[in-house]
Amino acid sequence: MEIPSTHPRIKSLKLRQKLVDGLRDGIVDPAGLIAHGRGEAFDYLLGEKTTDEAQKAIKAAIYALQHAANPVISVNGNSAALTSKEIIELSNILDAKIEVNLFHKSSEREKKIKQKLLDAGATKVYGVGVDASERIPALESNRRKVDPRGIHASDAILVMLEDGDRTEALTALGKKVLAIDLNPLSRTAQKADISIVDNISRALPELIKAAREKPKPTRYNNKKNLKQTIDKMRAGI
Ligand code: PTJ
Repeated sequence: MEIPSTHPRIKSLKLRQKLVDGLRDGIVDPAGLIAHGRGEAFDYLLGEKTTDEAQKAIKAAIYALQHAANPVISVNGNSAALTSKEIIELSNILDAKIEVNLFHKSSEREKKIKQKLLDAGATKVYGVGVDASERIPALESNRRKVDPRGIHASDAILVMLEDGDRTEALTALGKKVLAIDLNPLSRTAQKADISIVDNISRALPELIKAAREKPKPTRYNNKKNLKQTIDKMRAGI
């Protein structure tokens, strides 16, 4: 669809179009459109801006990823459609692995997402097909199937548009979970070690910037940060 460059909602319309194109190309699951709509509603409450709280979480997440032995970025349909290039750039700066991990798992979509990441410049993509030969215990969804060299061996994982079940299962294994989720009330945001309440389309460029700057360790309290975010949303920013 041709979007006039003067349209006041151009950024938002462009993101939607990327998801619609992703659905057409077999990258995005139909449920991904619903998930995005829910995210948009929360983004309105944030004024569609990266808050100071999100910036704090971004710096803390980057510090954790830069000090991990085996950091991994987990990619699903929506994150591949919206931020493939940024994911690759971030993985290069952090020396982090990229693993495809889907909720609505299908081998065809996995392969297409892997190809999209390779076309965008990734050198290696984990977790596709027979590579996902390990299992996360106490997890029943398809997300339990993981790569022994990737998520299974990781100590810090960046997840986006996640489900709370996997976040809980990963933290139970002692892994650090750093989540990007526009809903501060979601189980993912509540259960992650560090929750970045921001749109992935803004958070990824900020994560790249922070990774280049190499943040120093700071005191970070996720519960407090989430509460401040929820208060901001309630007050209308
Ligand atoms: O590609 P798959 O098969 O792994 O499926 C991906 C979806 C997104 C369909 C799946 O993970 C899912 O159903 O997710 P949920 O449970 O709907 O959760 C998505 C969360 O991400 C919600 O809390 C949304 O508010 C949030 N969200 C949606 N769009 C964005 C977002 N957060 C950050 N940036 C966004 N652009």
